[in-house]
Amino acid sequence: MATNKKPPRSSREKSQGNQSVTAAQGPDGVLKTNDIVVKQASASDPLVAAMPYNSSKALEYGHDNAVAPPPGATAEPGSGALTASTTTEETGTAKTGGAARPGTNPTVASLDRVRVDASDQPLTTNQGVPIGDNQNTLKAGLRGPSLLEDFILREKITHFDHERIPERIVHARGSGAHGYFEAYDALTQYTRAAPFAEKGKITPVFVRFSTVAGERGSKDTARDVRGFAVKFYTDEGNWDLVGNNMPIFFIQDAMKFPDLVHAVKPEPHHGMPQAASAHDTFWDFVSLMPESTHMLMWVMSDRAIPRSFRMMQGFGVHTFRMVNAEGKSVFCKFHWKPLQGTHSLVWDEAVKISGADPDFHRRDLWEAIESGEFPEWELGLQIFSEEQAEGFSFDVLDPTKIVPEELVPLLPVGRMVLNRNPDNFFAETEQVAFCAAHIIPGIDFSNDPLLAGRIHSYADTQITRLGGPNFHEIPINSPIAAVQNNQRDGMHRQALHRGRVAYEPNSLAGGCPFQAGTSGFVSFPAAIAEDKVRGKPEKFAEHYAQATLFFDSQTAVEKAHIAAAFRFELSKVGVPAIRERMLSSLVNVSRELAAEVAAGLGMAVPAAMPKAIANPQPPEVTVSPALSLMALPGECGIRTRQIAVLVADGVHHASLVSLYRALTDAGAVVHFVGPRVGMFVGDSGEKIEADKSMENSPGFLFDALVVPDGREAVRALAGNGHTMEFIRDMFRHCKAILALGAGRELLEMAGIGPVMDEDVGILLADGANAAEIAPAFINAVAAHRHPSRDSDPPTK
Ligand code: HDE
Repeated sequence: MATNKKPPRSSREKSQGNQSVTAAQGPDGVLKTNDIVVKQASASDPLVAAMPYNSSKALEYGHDNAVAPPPGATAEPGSGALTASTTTEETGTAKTGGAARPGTNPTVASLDRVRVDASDQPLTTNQGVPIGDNQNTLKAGLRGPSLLEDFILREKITHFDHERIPERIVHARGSGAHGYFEAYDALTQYTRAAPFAEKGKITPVFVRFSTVAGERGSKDTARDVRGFAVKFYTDEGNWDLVGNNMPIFFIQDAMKFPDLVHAVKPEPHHGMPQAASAHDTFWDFVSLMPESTHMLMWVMSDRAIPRSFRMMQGFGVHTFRMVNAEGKSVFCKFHWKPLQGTHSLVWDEAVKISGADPDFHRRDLWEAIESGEFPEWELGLQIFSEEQAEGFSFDVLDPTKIVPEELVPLLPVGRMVLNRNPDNFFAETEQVAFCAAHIIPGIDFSNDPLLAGRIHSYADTQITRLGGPNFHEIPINSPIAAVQNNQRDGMHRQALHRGRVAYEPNSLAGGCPFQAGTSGFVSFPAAIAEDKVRGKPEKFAEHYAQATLFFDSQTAVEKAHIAAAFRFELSKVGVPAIRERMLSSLVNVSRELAAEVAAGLGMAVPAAMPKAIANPQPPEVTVSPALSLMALPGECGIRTRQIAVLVADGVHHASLVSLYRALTDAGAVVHFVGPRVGMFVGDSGEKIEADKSMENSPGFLFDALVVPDGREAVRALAGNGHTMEFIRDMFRHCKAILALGAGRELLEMAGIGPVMDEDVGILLADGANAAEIAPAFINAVAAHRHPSRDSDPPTK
């Protein structure tokens, strides 16, 4: 506790005395200065002498030492005082505390150390001064000028002026959550990576999902790739698996990344369009880069408009290495599979949602976690040897290629659960800094040339975004593993490094912190014997086989959506020659697709674009069912699905009660949606509260619809301008609809009458039979969509 009493002298102060220059005879009979600084230096002598030369030096050379580096030489200081910065380190106050606990760095570890709670506390300045008045500027007289001395106002406004930091150049818009990874089994056969060390091992994670092209305030439901970045806080340091929801990328070499991003971002002259690839510069670039074609197939598929972050796969994209304790390495690809299944929006729905709720995905993730519906993914690995990889028709270092699951099946190795929302969006989700270079012992890179650029880029970009090189000390970024090194200073440094040693080798700190040797990270010694060149391997020249594989592996509905997406995007391209060029590339993927898109643009199918390679090796796999979204329907039924139940005065109350019970028992979230929010009175006088209105929550925001029974309610709903749009959108987007009793008339008025009886996604029942129809309705909702009624406009 700080006190205004004179503090007692610490034992060390007593024994060491002050810096008097008076000389005195020591116990060895030698007359010496009692200058503390001189004494301190000579006290270090035994420690320094214990390292008479750099015994590690000879072990820095040769191949054997390179692959198995020795631990650094150390000597035991004996007394902690020898390595201290100051003899006064134990003079504690409420602010300084005492000396550092040996070997610790409290800037790492759990976020508890920075979590703030103001309950029952007065408002203060940043200097901790209690603020008497938070309403008024300090003025010379009530009507007089404000005074420059108002440090309270100035601190408040100055801080506010600097609240924003630069947004990420890509992936600016995102949402994050905390959770954990649990290993199914020890994976020590393949890797010494900490999260896979033993069965049941738990590693904390923070995950950020994102769109790529849009700015920080842009909409969630843009057609785009989604980032899927996982930070594992392992006991051997942070490992970031910075992936996407698609297993490949647009380009093969980091050299082209700025070009790609400049092409897709809003065009530089007028800053349009926001969060959209449907514009000239993007299609100009990608149509000149045929290696993008495979990725374009994914981005034009429904994967680019997910229903929820919880319903997307994640992929590490590049080929990585795993390295075991014996230094043996295998190649591996990382796959996250959602327990919730893979589900998407349809385009018309995505466009409308972006207007009504630009935070659609952020809200969905937040609400699911708040309600205890913790999203979960299974981590699967594709593990293969370098020799195996050499035999593939494609190059595993080419990030525009997948390794089909038919060639190398997935090995499930663990699960990830997201079970806690951040306390503070900025401090956690915005300040989190993922980095493709953050790997740990047991994981290593392949020579993928795209990955190489990423190893550089991520730490580099944070220096601007997070204001200097110490972003690793920001609480969300700091590991829970120990951090000890000789890096010092820089903007916003928090750690108070003790002692005068900030270099290695040293003897003054007993050699510490010392290099870890083989217990630390040692790069896998991959053999290389090649010319230094700028170029690509021959196999990279094959650009279409996997684009075709992807297209041919889709269901009819998915194929139609891909064609529609190309049609939409290219229809937004103003320059006909770009459309034509892209079509000529699509001819190489699929004539069927090219013809469909061309028809949608009112164009003829052009000749195929010349290929970069004449006779590529034939692909091993030509159809892979795993590439369809339908391959993962999920295991969660209708849990977390949002169901709209229309209500108005006079609604048939009993049927809604039984339906509500059945749906909520199955885990759905039921919303009563009225012409306005607030209380309505049912047919027998009971009250029903509408938590949403058709105005504030249009139909396309929900997964399914219940149209109620009750003549008076049906009449009221029929008279409301929103009702028909509400129903038509639900119908058009192929969602399950249940109409009870007189509610059927509303479907007829909405124009659904003619197909109503054949459509398996539309259920009709009397109000009295609501409980009986509930299981069938639940099945219809669980099917996610009823694509037989897909009403995407025809292309001809
Ligand atoms: Fe990134 N990428 N990227 N990227 N990336 C960034 O890092 C970059 C690539 C991915 O939620 C930036 O902190 C280069 C592939 C995700 O914070 C930046 C290249 C994949 C996120 C950067 C790529 C990704 C980023 C921007 C090609 C999938 C968001 C802000 C050589 C495997 C992470 C930042 C988050 C973010 C560079 C290509 C995924 C500029 C140079 C391929 C999920 O450093």
